[in-house]
Amino acid sequence: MSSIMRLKRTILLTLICTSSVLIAQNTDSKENGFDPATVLWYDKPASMWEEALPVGNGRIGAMVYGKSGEEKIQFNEETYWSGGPYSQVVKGGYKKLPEIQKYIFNGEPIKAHKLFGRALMGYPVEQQKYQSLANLHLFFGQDSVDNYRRSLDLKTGVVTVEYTYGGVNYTKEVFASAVDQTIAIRITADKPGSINFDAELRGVRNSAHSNYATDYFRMDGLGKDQLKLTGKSADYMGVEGKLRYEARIKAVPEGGTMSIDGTMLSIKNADAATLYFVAATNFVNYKDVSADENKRVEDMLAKVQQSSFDAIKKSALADYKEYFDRVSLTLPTTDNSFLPTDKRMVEIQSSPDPQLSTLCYNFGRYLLISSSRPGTQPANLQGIWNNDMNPAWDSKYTTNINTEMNYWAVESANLSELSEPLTTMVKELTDQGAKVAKEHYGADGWVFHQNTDLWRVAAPMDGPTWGTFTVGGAWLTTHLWEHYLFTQDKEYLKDIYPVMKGSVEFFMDFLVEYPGTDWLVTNPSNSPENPPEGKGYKYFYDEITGMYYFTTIVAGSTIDMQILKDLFSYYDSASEILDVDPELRKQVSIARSRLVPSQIGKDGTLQEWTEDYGQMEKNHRHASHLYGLFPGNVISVTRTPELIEPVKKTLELRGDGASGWSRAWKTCLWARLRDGDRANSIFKGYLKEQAYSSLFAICARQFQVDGTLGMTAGISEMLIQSQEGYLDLLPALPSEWADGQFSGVCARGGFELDFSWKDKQITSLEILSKAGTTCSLKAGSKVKVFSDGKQIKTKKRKNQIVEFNTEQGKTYSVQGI
Ligand code: FUC
Repeated sequence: MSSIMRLKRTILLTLICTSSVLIAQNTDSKENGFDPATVLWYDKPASMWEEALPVGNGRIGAMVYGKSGEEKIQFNEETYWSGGPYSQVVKGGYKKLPEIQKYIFNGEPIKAHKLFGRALMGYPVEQQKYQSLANLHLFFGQDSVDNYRRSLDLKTGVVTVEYTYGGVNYTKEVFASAVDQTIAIRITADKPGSINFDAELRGVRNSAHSNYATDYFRMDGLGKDQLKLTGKSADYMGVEGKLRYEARIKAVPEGGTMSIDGTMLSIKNADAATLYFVAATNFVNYKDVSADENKRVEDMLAKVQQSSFDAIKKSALADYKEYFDRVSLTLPTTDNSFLPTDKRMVEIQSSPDPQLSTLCYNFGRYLLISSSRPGTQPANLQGIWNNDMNPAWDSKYTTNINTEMNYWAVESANLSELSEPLTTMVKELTDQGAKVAKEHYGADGWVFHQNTDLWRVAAPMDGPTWGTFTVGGAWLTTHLWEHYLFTQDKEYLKDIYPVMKGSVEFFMDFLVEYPGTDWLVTNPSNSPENPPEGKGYKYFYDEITGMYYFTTIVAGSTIDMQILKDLFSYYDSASEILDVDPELRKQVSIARSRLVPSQIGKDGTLQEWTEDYGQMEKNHRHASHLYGLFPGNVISVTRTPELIEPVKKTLELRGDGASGWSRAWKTCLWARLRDGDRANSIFKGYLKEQAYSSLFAICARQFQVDGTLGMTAGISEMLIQSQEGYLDLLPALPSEWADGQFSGVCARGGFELDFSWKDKQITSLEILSKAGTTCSLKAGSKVKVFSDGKQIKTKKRKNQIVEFNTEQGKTYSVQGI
C-alpha cells in the first residue's frame, strides 16, 4: 500500500474515530447502559437558571448550573416567603352583593365590576411572594474543559457534572435527601490532590428600589468548616415579614487543607470534598411562626455529621426510588433517543423519538417527588424552584388552572401520598374561606377563589377581572374526591368529608336563579381571565386605578356549572358511602339538576358562558369550559356524544398553541377525545415552543412547572383512562407508539396495572386490586380473566365492558382483551 494510500487511510480512520468519539461524546449508547427514558443530559453547562437541573426533597430544592469555572447552585426552602400570618377578609362586603348581581342580570357588567372591586375584593389586594433563599458559588477556575457532560438520572435523582481539565477527570454529584434533610454536593477527581476551590454561600436581596426591601441577611464563616447565612423575610403590602431563616454549608474534605477567610471557605489539594447544605425557617404553619430555625439547622447538621456520604446517599436514593420505581413506561426507541436532551427536542419535530415522551412522563413524576412530600407545602407555580425575589405571579398558588394541573398526574402515576400537601392546604383554606363566605357573600360553608399563598388567604384578589372566580376551592375539592376514587380509603373520605360538605353548603347559599329560567347560577362569576364579547362588555377606564380594563364578570360561566356538577355528584356519592346528611344530599341533587345545562352556541362551539357571548380573544390560553371533558367528568365521548363535535370545534378555534400549561391541557383534552396523534403533535409543539431545554415548561417567557406536570398526565391519559367507571386501555394511542409497556400505573377503583402492547394490540395485562372493588374493563368478547391460574366468572355489560369481582391484594391476568 503506497504511502499516499497509507496517509489517506490514516486520515480517514482519524476522521471516523473522531466522528465516532464526537458521536460517542454527543450521543450516548445502548452499550454503556444509557437509558433514554430516564436520563436528561447535555454537552454544555446551563446558560441560564431555567436550563439548570433541579434536585429537591419536597422541602428544600436546588438548581445546578454545572459550570466548571464558577459553579452556581441556587437554593430554596419552601417556607421562605414574604410577609407573615395575615387575613384579607373585608367585613360586610356581602351587603353589596345583591346590587352587583342585579347589575350583571341587567347587562351592566362594568358597573358590577367596579362595585365588586370596591366592596368584595380582599384587602390587601395582592398576596405574598415565594422567595429565593441562597446561592452557593464554587470557584474552580476550570474554564475550558473537555469531555463535558451534565446529566440528571431520574432513576436515582442524582445530578452529575463530568469533564476533563488538565488531564484529570472531575465529577460532581448533587442530590437531595429527604431522610437527612440535606442537599449533598460531592466533588471527586481521578487523580489524588486535584480538588481545589473556594466556596461562598450568598444571600439574596429584594432589589433595593423595590418598595418592600425590608428583608436582610448576614453571611458568616462558622468554625473551621462551615458557612452560615441568616436573615429575615420582607414586609409586603403592609404585611410584616415574620420569617427568619438560617442556612449552612458544612464542608468535609478528604485530604488536602481547608480554611475560612471571612465568608469564603477554601479547599486545597484534596482528593475529594463533600458539601452539605441544610436550611430552615421559623415557619410552623399558616398561622404560626414560632419555631426555632437555628435549632432546626443544628439538629439536621448533627444528624449529617453522625453519618457518612455513602450512607446518606444510600438512604436518600432508597427513599427516592421507593416512589420512582413504582412505575415504568417504555415506548419505541430510535437513534435520536441517544442524543443530548436539547437536541432530541429539536429532532423530534422531524423524526420520531417516542422515548422522549417517556422521559417527559418520568420527569414530571420526578418533579412531584422532589417538590411535594407528605408534610411539606404543595408544589407552587414553580414547584419549589425559584431564583427570583419578585417571581412571576409571585410563584404562589394560582388555582384557576395551575395548582390543579400540578396534581393531575399524582394518582395515576402511583404517587398518591404526594397529594397530601394539597389536601392539607385545602383544609387550611377552609379557615379564612369560611370568614370570606360569611363577610363577602353572607353565606355558610367556605369559599376560595383564584390565588393563595403560604398564609392560606382566601378572598378575591388582584382585581374583579380575575377575583370573581368563586369555584377555586370547589375545583380543589374535586382533587380530594379523586384521591378517594383511586385509593378507596374510607377513613380518608371521613376525614375530608367536612371540606366537601362546607364547599357544597357555600354554593347552596350562593347559587341564585337565572332570570326567566329555572336555572341556578353563580353570580358573580367568570370564565378564567377570558373577556366575553357581547352587550355591555368593552374595555373601560377605571378612574380609581387610572387604568384600562376588560371585565370577565358574568353570571354562570360554564366552568362554574361544570365544576359544581362534579362537586355535587361527588358530594352525593361521599355522603351516601358515609351514610350521612341524607336531607342535604337530596337538596344538593335537586340543585345539581337545576345547574345550567351544556349549551351549543350559534357558531357550533360549546358555549363558554350561560349567555352565547362571542370570544374577544379567539385563541385564549384557558379552555375553561372544557374542564367538563378533562379533568372533569361532565362531558364524555360515550355519555354525551352530542357535545363532542362542539367541543372539537371549540378546540379547533382555540388552536394547538399558547402557553406550556395550555398545551398540556389540550393534550389531555384530545386524549379524552381519543385522538392520540393530535395529542402527540401538540406535545411536540410544546417541546418546540413552550419548554426549556431542561424540559421545564414556559408560560409568558417564564418558568412554570404546571405544563411539565400536566404533560405527564396527558401522556398517561393517552395510554389508560378510568374516569368513565371502567378501565380503558390505549384510548388515544399515537401511531408512533405502536409497541410499548406500562407497569405500575394506577386507575380509579384502586387498581394498579401492568400491560404491554405490540402493533397497537394489547399483548399482556395484569391487574392488581388494591381495594377489592369490582373491576370493569373495556374488552373484546373473547376476553378471559384468570386469578391464581384459574379462569374466573365475568359478567358482560353493554359497550364491550366486562365486569368481575376482585379481592384486595389479588392480581388478575387478562387474556384476549
Ligand atoms: C393564570 C394564567 C396565566 C399564568 C398565571 C400563573 O393567571 O392565566 O397564564 O399561568 O395563572
